Amino acid sequence: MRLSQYFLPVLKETPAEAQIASHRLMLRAGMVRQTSAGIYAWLPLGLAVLRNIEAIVREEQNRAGAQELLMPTLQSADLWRKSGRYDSYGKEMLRITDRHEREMLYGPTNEEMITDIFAGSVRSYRDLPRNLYHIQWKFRDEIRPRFGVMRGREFLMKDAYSFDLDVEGARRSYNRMFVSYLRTYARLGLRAIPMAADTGPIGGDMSHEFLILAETGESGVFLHRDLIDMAVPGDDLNFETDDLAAIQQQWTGLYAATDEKHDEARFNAEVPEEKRVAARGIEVGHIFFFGTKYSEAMACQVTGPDGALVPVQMGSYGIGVSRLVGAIIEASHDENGIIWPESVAPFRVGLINLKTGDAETDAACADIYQKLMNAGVTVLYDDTDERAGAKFSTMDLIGLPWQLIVGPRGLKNGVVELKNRASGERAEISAEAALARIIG
Ligand code: 5CA
Repeated sequence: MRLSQYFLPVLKETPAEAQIASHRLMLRAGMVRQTSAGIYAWLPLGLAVLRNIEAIVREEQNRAGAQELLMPTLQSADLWRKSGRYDSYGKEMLRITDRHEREMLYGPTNEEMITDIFAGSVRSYRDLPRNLYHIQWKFRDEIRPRFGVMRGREFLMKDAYSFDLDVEGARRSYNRMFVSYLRTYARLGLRAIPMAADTGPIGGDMSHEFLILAETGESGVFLHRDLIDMAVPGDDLNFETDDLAAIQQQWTGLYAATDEKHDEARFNAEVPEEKRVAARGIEVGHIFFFGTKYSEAMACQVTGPDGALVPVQMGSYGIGVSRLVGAIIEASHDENGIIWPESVAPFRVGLINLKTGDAETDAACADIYQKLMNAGVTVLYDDTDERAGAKFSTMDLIGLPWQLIVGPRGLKNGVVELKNRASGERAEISAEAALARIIG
């Protein structure tokens, strides 16, 4: 993409309404614009990151055996009356009436809808287990939307729902999601720590929140320091044969709790003083095992091996996809701007032409640009006639992993400059060598 043609409305000034770094940087880097309180339009740069996060979440869900479907955002109130949540959900639910005076709502989550779909389609224990997920916009009329996309009213969530014949099977499904979450966050460049959590309006008797540590996090967290460096299962993980329960136990064996669940006496007794960490965290995922709470209310039952009808055991598993964009920035930025992990970067390379209009520099840049694209590397080419200083600050602000800087002086000596945004390391090398480093 040529920057001269790209829709990238960067802001020079720091927006007054933004209180935390990620919100400021997302506005300044032209990633999002607020259209109403807690509701955002995703501009091209922001959308590219959102899609990259989605792709990693999707790959790891599929790998763990979950299957993607897509449910609508609008739901019928009657569905929610069956579970009893239409009344209990309160003001966070956006209620809508259609032209026939039918009561509808903009889904804040999908337990009712998926349970209803499943109940209408499955009769036998032979159709279990299943895990179905979608990546869809949700609406919660948060009383205090804030911190940009971190606590929005409209936000993108991955929500998965598991269906099992018995509690033992449901725990296996829970562990699959638990372990796949560890991998998902690691691939996003984050260290997310599972913590004992309250179940809130979703309900159930087992639940973990996944939090990343950040000063601007909304939750207080207390944890054993060793969790911060604990090894995450690698690419060779086998969801069918590996002992997922053992991995889950390894991660839940050390103390970690959010302030809602924190027990100071237990913390002090279980964690040696030098290993105690009290910090703040951002919740980037939440998983629940709630047994038959929805299946009983909504007649989601199957015939078991002995011929008797049994309600299905269920769990649900959420990841805050749009919140992750902000969370990754909170975890990875400096005073100059965002530092994208390679896995989610909107472009891998920013190519800077230091003297647009100079025939030799233009030709060298055009050649590099074409070679990168031919190699399948995403590149944003700054071919504008801004001054060099402004070009450098924009590139630092938008945080692409590599900057390739090309100017007449370097070209005379047969070199370009390659800068790594994360390490700040710079190298003056030939264009060929730079391309080889980037393309790998
Ligand atoms: N049905 C369950 C799991 S599928 C559920 O809704 N869980 S949740 O309420 O914990 O939400 C899942 C994730 O969505 C949270 O961990 C959080 O990362 C994200 N999330 C929740 N509320 C918001 C919000 N207002 N803005 C942005 N992200 C949010």
